[in-house]
Amino acid sequence: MSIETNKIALITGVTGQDGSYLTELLLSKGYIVHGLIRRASTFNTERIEPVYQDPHALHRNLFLHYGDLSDASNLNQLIKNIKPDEIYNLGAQSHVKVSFEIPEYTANVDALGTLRLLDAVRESGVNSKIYQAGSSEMFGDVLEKPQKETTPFNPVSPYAASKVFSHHLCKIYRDGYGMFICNGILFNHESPRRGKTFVTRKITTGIANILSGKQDKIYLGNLDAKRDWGYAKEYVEAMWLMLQQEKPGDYVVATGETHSIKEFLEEAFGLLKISDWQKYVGVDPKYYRPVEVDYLLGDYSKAKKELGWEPKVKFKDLVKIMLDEDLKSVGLSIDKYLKKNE
Ligand code: NAP
Ligand code: F7E
Repeated sequence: MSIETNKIALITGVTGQDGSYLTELLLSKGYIVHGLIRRASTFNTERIEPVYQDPHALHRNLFLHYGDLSDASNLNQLIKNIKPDEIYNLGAQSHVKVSFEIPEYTANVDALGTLRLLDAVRESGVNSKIYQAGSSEMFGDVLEKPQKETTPFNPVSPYAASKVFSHHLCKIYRDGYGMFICNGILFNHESPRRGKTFVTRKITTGIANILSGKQDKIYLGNLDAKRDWGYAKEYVEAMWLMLQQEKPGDYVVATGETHSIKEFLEEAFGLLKISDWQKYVGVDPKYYRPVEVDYLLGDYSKAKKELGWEPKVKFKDLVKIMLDEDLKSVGLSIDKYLKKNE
């Protein structure tokens, strides 16, 4: 990709799945990237390892700062010092099931964290464009199929309610203070960098562990829920495109396909020609949620029309990419496994 700019970006959630892909995208476009990282007792920079720069290196374009979305004074200082042209607010407690267990923390980070960030920008007077990481979970118990930008939200988890708060707050700051803020409404997006407790990665790492003798079964919850799963690497391009428009807006980013967890299992095991996959899957009710989102399917036609964005990787390719990558970590690949079992 060509070097196009010398803009400065700040990414919260830089160590996450999306943060790592976005960092790579922005660096490839010539941005100077600043990332907010949380202090942890273990290394949490694994996903940005490929682009990590030694603090003593002479020419750096990636800078990491300790911080937290629960710490307003830290956010105020960072905005004043960095003066970012673009801010991508990706930091979040992003696990829906966990949000039922730690609802107050989730709301503090995913709802009030956005408020702290927006206020830090407003009070600093820095003219940053802002991307807010909204979610298809906001549609919850869906009121329309497929879901688009005008579909009413009907959240059914503390996570989703927090994201709805952030979505509306972004609109309020956009309309009230004339700030350039875009709300992404991104449907599930996955990759080999997806956290291992989300269902897709739990399945692909589980299969790799089963084939290498480290695990007997994958224990899951509700297998009937349907999700519109896309490829995270492509979804961060949509985030960037939103902030390059003349006017800020809200956009659904999705693939327009929906599949159940069962279908994901069938596809993944099917790639290895294992048809009796039920043998390797157990259902444990501990993974059920107090309230479930049964059906998500996104209509991305606005993003296609206004941003020129379209997904290239859809369900089948995504499953293959993820499975192959997890098999690599145990010295296998889909082809190697099939050859071995011919
Ligand atoms: P992820 O892999 O869970 O990454 C979340 C990031 O947020 C990590 O860098 C994490 O830091 C950071 N974080 C957590 N708590 C924080 C806090 N208190 N202060 C600052 N940073 C904090 O999530 P993702 O899949 O990349 O998703 C990125 C964003 O998009 C999230 O806001 C998520 O809710 C939203 N979203 C995701 C999807 C999806 O399907 N992936 C769809 C729609 C919306 P550590 O690395 O230290 O934990
Ligand atoms: O669950 C079912 C579960 O945790 C998907 C986050 O990135 O996308 C993600 O949220 C489905 C649900 O993703 C297990 O009940 C069955 O129906 O992979 P998930 P999510 O809840 O859709 C949205 C768009 C976000 O914004 C979020 O940040 O799979 N399921 N068995 C399971 N889910 C998990 N995690 N683990 C299971 O064992």
